[in-house]
Amino acid sequence: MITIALSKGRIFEETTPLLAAAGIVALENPESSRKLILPTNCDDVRLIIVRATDVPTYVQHGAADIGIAGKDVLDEHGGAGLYQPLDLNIARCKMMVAVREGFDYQGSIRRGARLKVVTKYVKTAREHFAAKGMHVDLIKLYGSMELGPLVGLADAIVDLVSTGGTLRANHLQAVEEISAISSRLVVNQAAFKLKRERLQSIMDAFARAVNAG
Ligand code: PRT
Ligand code: MG
Repeated sequence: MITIALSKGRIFEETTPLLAAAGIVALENPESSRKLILPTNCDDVRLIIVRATDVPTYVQHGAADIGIAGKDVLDEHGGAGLYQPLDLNIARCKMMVAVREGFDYQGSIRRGARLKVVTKYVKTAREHFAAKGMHVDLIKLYGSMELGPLVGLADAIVDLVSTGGTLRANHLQAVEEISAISSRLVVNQAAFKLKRERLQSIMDAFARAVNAG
């Protein structure tokens, strides 16, 4: 049996064509089903539906053989116990620093001000500001980071941006790009040895579909 860990929402949607290229079709839709284990048309493949941030954990511990996770999530996790053989080029966005419209970010840096930053991506943010030689106070949030600068919790946020619509709606502006983000295939290292043939056929089909798209 091959177990594939996925999150619902954009990753499931953008992975569906890749799975189809490998001949794998979920028999239920995770958006409407309450099941967390979804059978597929292949007797030897099942999908498990987990939180996006939990995908690396399931694969690391071998509860799933492979999974699909954003580079944002993998950077925070650290990648221990995982192969990351393939960039699937899906769920693309950018990790950015953003501030309130009119806030002088560059000026604050020049003055050596100590900025307060809210983020869900504490490791990424810490490494980014350390590399710039900036001293910041990081405050961990679990969502709605955009609110932080509006209510005086922070001067800046570190978050993902795709269309920019969320920033605009909250009168924030991006001031710095930290990295380009896309989703990666992750593989449990032990499973890759024990189930090599079947996993390789799925990986090859994914790679062909990514290169064709
Ligand atoms: O939503 P939930 O709390 O369950 O978990 P999640 O947010 O971790 O999962 P999900 O499904 O929203 O995101 C899964 C993966 O998609 C992330 O790990 C990223 O790699 C990738 N991705 C791509 C994004 C976005 N684009 C994105 N725009 N993840 C989140 N966003 C959010 C962003 O955090 C911000 O709140 O969308 C908002 C900004 O979008 P725009 O279009 O307004 O700029
Ligand atoms: Mg989300």
